[in-house]
Amino acid sequence: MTDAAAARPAVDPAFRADVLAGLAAPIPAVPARWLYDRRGSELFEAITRLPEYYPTRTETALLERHAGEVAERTGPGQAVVEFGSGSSAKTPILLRALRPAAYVPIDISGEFLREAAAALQAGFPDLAVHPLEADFMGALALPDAVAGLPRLGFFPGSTIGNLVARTAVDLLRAMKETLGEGSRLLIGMDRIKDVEALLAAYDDPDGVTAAFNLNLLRRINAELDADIPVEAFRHRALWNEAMSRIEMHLEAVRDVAFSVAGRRFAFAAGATIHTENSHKYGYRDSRLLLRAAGWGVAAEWTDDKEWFSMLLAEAEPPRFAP
Ligand code: AVI
Repeated sequence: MTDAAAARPAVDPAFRADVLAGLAAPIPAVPARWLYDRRGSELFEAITRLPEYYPTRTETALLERHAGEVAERTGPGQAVVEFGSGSSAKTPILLRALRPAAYVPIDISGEFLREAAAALQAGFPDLAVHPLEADFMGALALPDAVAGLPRLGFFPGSTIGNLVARTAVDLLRAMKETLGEGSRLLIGMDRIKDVEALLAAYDDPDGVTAAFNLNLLRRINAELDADIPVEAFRHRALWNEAMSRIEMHLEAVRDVAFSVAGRRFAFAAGATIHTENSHKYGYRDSRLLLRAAGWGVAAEWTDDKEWFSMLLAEAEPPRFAP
């Protein structure tokens, strides 16, 4: 093995398949989850600290202000089940207010999950923490240790917005199945707002979001034996009014040709690779989305500008007509 090959990370066949199929598609696109390698995750953390990127600080403030009300509505002794165990500051705010009986962080990345769970356990030595390494896009069996406890799902960050409606409903339905009857879900959703504020949040003047988006090309080069000239692409963020979403694209600034894993691709100047959607929801939109998956909204908290919402949903019992 050459030194270069030894230094190259092992190829993830799913990444390879998604990139090859996505670049060859009639509307070229690569699923957003591939933005998050180590460097991508670091850049996303940097995005959350940008003055233009309002969601993280707005949601954190909402939690600080209203976690007590969430606790009043849910009662003590909950099992808090977090989908995508965050390394963020938000979880401790909720746990401090709620004083749950158990905390179940779920993440597909075992390494990240164990690190996050250990850090949290250190701050809450008396809390029973039961990490679950799994893909939460499907229904899951929760650890036996939380059987019989009332459940509160926690899905902050407006991550639901990164899914198209059909997939978002599938996920919310799977969460309902995982959490079970009588459960609740505390979920962060980003609101529709003026386009200028949205574009600034997704195309910041410091170029952090641009670096986050362009990192996908570097990752493809590093992991998939590719030779994409990264400087031949630029970050584009645009508001798609009909779909009520911000879209991130990588746009070719000149005609460009390259190979990925032995396949040739050509992009004309102006052609784009679609890399992410971030859907924004109005007052009724969020309710419709949740209701489509069997969740009713019990409470919603928003900031003064109504830029971000935290919703407490309740699993609706199955019902007959109408
Ligand atoms: C993770 N997710 C909720 C972020 C968002 O706002 O859609 C990802 C992001 N992409 C660019 N900036 C932030």
